[in-house]
Amino acid sequence: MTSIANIRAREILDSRGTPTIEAQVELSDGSWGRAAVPSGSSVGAHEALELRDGDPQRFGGRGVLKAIANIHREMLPALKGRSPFDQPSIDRLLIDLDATPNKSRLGANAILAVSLAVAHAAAASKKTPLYRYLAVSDRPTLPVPMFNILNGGAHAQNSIDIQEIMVIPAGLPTFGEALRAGAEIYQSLKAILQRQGLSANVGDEGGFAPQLPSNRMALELVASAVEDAGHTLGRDCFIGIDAAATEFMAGETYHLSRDGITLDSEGLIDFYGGWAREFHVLSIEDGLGEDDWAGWSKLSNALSHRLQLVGDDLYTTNLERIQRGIDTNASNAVLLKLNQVGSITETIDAFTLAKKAGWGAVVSHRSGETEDTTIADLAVALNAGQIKAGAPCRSERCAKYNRLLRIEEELGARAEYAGLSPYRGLLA
Ligand code: 2PG
Ligand code: MG
Repeated sequence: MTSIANIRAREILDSRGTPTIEAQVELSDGSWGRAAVPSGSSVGAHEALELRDGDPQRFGGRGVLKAIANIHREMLPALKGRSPFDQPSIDRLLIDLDATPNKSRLGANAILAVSLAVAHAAAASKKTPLYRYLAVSDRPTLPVPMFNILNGGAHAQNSIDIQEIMVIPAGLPTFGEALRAGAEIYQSLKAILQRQGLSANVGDEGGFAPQLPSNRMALELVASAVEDAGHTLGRDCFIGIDAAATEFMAGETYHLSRDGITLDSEGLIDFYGGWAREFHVLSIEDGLGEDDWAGWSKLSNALSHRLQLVGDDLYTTNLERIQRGIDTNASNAVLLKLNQVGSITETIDAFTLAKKAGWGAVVSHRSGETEDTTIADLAVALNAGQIKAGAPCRSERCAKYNRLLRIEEELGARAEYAGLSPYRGLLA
């Protein structure tokens, strides 16, 4: 019987030059799998804990040697000799070993690194790609990419308040064509910015981060970039927003510093409604703060018939919080981030719960990423229909999109692109 023989974990650097964990799981049959964990900067208060050393002598306290020692000293002895093929029991064992509600003893980063590397090793042992190993159906679907081409908020200093303005090429016929559209629009946005004398430097997720006089102007620029690239907004491409609104909350209100205005939840909801009508916005993530449950229900009542409303910091990929969102009709979609919850099984469980409620789901990267492409396979395996992995720029972002191109090629005639299907009810 094939079993887990060894785990090697190491400290590597992520796309921001910050340490993170890479784990390598080796099996008794000689196969192995490797995975690296991402790291966020607009971190939700309800996320599982990312364990950092806190030693000011190394990486300003951001080292991950303690988490790595936890892998070698505690997780390896617990997993050695076990079958790698039962992912739920591997993850359950790690969760029980940690024995805290937010994975703060061993570190969610340590647990996730091992959880993912076990899945990769198991797939390698079966000589099957990860998307097929984890597949929930035999008709895998290529997700719609949501390209964050204009970065603001915590991902770009001095840019707009809204964290992400995304282009969603859902009306294109294939994933490959959608990627091409995203790249063309990205380049036309760069040309527009340069023509207007605005900075074309990029933020953490590869999108441009110009200093703009208002949030609205960001939407105007992205809308022009779509048209300049020869695509039609509202038909081929739509706009998505991640407001990451917790970041600009001031007490009970929301302060948009670029616009010089402070709004309550209702005021901000009206603002979004106006943008949606004018700019073919199809999806708004974290439109309100992570604990503004009452506001979220109002947002949902007002806009869920025509907008995908995605909870990220609101849910932190956490089952109890998603259940509360279902019970209170807080949104109609969930963002799935592996490291918010800390294991592959819990992420799949979160997805299953959201799907049962009829919600949409977006598999997501973090602002701090590595060359790891697990999320591309996961999006296909789950038939999630949507993936968010940043701009079509910077290798840690493109790695995910390029992985999807390879999967599309491998599936050949069986490759299906989710296209408009995740938004069907909204476009009717
Ligand atoms: C988000 C993410 C990824 P971060 O808010 O959705 O885009 O950002 O990883 O910084 O939380
Ligand atoms: Mg977000």
